Amino acid sequence: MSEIFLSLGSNIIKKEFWIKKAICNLSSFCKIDTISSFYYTAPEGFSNQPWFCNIVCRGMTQYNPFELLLKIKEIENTIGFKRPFINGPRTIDIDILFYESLQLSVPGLVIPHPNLDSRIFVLEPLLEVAPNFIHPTLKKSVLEISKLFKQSRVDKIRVDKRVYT
Ligand code: PH2
Ligand code: MG
Ligand code: MG
Repeated sequence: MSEIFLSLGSNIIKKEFWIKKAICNLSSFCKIDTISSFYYTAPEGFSNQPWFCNIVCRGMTQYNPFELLLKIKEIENTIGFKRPFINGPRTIDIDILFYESLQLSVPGLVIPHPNLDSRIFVLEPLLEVAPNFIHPTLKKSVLEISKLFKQSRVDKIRVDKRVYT
């Protein structure tokens, strides 16, 4: 079994519902044991769209990274219609943040997630779930990465938080 951390996001009406549905679907093949609070975050990238609801969860899986990605794509396709354009609104987006301490970079799959250290909507829930996890490439804990990020971007951080129920 391998330890994985996933980031989930939705910004289409019933955001929490889509996220819970995705967690349910993920649970059918992977043991999800920790789920962060819901984080309500300003859209990054394309800003003229609704705020997102984001969470991070930890789980254990028997799948290798490629099988896991395939299962994730299946869930995304089952739950949501395709996003209209890159970084645009989406029913559900599921990204692999970490897979054990693996470093992998092939077309279509980069682990750890390449933008993880510069996205508050990932860092904040990840900090709740795994503050001491060491980023295998940056060789820093999530807590350290998050502190560095906050020092550099204090003005832009807008996040609300609510307990996952
Ligand atoms: N996902 C993106 C682009 N921008 N912004 C927020 N707040 N949350 C997201 O999940 C998100 C985003 C592309 O995957
Ligand atoms: Mg994404
Ligand atoms: Mg994605």
